[in-house]
Amino acid sequence: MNRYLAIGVLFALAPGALAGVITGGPGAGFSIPDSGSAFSDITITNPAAIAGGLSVTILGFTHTWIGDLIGTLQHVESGTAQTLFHRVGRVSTGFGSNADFRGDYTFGNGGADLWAAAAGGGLVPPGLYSASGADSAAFLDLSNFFDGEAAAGTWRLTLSDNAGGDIGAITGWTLGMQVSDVPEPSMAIPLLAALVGGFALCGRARPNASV
Ligand SMILES: [Ca+2]
Ligand SMILES: [Ca+2]
Repeated sequence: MNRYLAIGVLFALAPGALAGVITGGPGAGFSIPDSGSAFSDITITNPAAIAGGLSVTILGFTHTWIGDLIGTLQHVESGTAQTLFHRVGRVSTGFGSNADFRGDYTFGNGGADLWAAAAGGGLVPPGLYSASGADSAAFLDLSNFFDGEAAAGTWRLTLSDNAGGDIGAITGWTLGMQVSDVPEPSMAIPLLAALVGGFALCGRARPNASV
């Protein structure tokens, strides 16, 4: 294998080796005002496209009446938005579930049914939940959430409170994304240097070979 062929093989292999999950954040925490809303942003610079979905983890999430809340993730530049949860337990009218958030909650692929977890009131156990929409206990599948869209840009988590009497807060939030195969120059260059250096060593060793 000559050096140019080796370089070609490197770039053929590098994308697969660099595929996987990228993470962003933590975004800033904030208080959720009674009958108001608040948001914070995470900026992603990785040029990959989302392929396989994403997840949102809300850290230190507290609220004493989750039926008040609507959570939304938006890619600001494209305007694409996805509901994470929408007034759990409320169908058309009413105040929804009086259950509480207290801990870290992730919304993403393969999560549990948040509506079922909140049905009995009390604490919703921290953990992984699927996204859910308005007026329905049928939870949404996030497995293709934002697929094909650019990971790069401004990602905004908005939490709105839609009834008086209970408030909450978050201490921060993070994003996890499954992305397509895109080599990053910062990793490809050291790999290239190591490979070229290895061939240079092989070239020096050849005169001493026994064949
Ligand atoms: Ca409560
Ligand atoms: Ca409230």
